[in-house]
Amino acid sequence: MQHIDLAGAVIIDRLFAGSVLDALSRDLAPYLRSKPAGSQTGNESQQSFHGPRTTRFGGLAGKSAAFVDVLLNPLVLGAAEQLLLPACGAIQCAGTQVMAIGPGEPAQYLHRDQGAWQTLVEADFAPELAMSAMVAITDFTAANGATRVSPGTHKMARTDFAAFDEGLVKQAEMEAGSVLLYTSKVVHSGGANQTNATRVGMHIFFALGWLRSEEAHQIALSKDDAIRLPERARSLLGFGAYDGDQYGGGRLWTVDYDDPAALYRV
Ligand SMILES: O=C(O)CCC(=O)C(=O)O
Repeated sequence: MQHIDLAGAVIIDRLFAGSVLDALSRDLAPYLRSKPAGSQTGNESQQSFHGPRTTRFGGLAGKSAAFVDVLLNPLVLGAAEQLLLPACGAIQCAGTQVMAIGPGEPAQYLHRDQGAWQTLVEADFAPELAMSAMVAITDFTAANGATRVSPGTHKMARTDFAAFDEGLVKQAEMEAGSVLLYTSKVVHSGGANQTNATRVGMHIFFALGWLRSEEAHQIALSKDDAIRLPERARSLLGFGAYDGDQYGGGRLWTVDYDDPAALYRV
């Protein structure tokens, strides 16, 4: 947490090395083979953000049991809670995404993840809205597109364009199984892949529980998928009400003004 506070990011070396990493690689491989690179949206700005040679897919809690172990890892989850709980009653997992940068992909443009939400919550006085955990499924190297991070920029004002100076950027080189944690205010992007092999990262996006989630888990996962999950994973993925009571907020995402979490318990 000290590193996150100072730099806006930290690498945990080889947290998921061994059998978890093997299982993740095995579970994700068929989707990596079948999903085409690039965005199919037709929207130019989304296509550029996505990257024409980058393959992305979500719904990971329905695709990989090992993903659920990573989601519930106490170190990663603990860091997300310490960062975000001061501004919400419960955190959520707002997105699950494989980010596989293919050979020849140029660097993604530098950005802040908090830009996913609107100006009011993007304001400089706003708390951190989210924390990303990027798990290296392959080694991340400077040449194959390791995530670029500009340390310290999480404390810069939104109008301070120095935050987006390419010269301040460092690359999160790490061995497979390691995890890069970074905050929603730190300036970062995917790196350029100048090798012949794909750089595979698995991204988990934790956010304040009262924000609208980036990924529509309730559509991506079937009811059976959700029922099979551990209760804590289901709750992180939004299959239940958000209770903002401790933070002075209300109860959100109800069915008949009650908590729909009960509908998924067997
Ligand atoms: O792939 C990466 O290393 C980071 C990509 C990223 O920041 C994003 O797509 O939001």
